[in-house]
Amino acid sequence: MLCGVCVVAFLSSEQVEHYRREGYVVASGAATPASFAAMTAELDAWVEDSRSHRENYGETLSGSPRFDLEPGHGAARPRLRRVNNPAEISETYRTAAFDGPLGDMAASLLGPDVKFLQCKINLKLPGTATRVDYHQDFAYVPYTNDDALTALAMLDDMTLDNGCLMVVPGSHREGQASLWQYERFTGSVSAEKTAECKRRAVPIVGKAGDVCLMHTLLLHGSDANASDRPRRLFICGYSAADAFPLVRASLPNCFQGAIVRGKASRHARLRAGSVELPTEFNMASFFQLQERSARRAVRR
Ligand SMILES: O=C(O)CCC(=O)C(=O)O
Repeated sequence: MLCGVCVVAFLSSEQVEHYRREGYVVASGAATPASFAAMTAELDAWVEDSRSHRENYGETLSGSPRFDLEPGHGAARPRLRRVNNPAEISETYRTAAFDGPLGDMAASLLGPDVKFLQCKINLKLPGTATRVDYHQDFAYVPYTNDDALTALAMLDDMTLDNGCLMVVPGSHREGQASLWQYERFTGSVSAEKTAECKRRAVPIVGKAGDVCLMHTLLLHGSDANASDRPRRLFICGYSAADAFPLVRASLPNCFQGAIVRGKASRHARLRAGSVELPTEFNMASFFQLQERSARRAVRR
């Protein structure tokens, strides 16, 4: 029984208040039971198919791979760790991102006019080593304002030992943290800031079918999966319709900017102050960027 899977499309005023104060909220009902079953079945099939590949494969709009494999991947022990923009290749994921509860929840927090940005699936299969270094999503693709969020829908139970998301409560009210070190865009905060994040972070645990909705400026990261159970997340980015990107997305998709609730805006709302921009990187996922930066840091 997947007790997180029920149909609760909108958030309560307490949940909205929690999101505003802490920068995140966990809710149940990320997808209808039928949609949830279809998503996991399709993902199981992608993992099976990955066994026949030795290198990253598939192609997205930018030419970078659709399917990203962790080093050490093989037929016996698949290490598929990312599917980029599954909505472009799957009706099931397209429907979940556009027509399901995720869009309604985004509208409760950003609404009424909401745009789709991008989506992806992050997998941490048992025996894999991928972790996520602390960062804010905003810094990868900054917008004219910060009314944007990331919805992380749990396709498995997310637990303390399977590499759960860690978030730093309230950090969305502390401005932009730099993801640059030594004049390079590293995709993660400095070692000092990471230590601070680890001190302040709280784990996000939940049942399959739950979702964590996270402000675009919230600092977050996650450890590797130390358990024998998978941890898979379907992750969708949404923004207010009047937030416009200041740079090209690193993983562009054909639905970017599509209105999922309400109507389009011809006005770009501006956030005060200055915004630190990323550099463009053409990689299969930010895992590669963060890993390269971590290797460079070790060599220093
Ligand atoms: O998969 C995770 O644990 C975190 C995901 C994340 O931070 C991201 O994709 O931006």
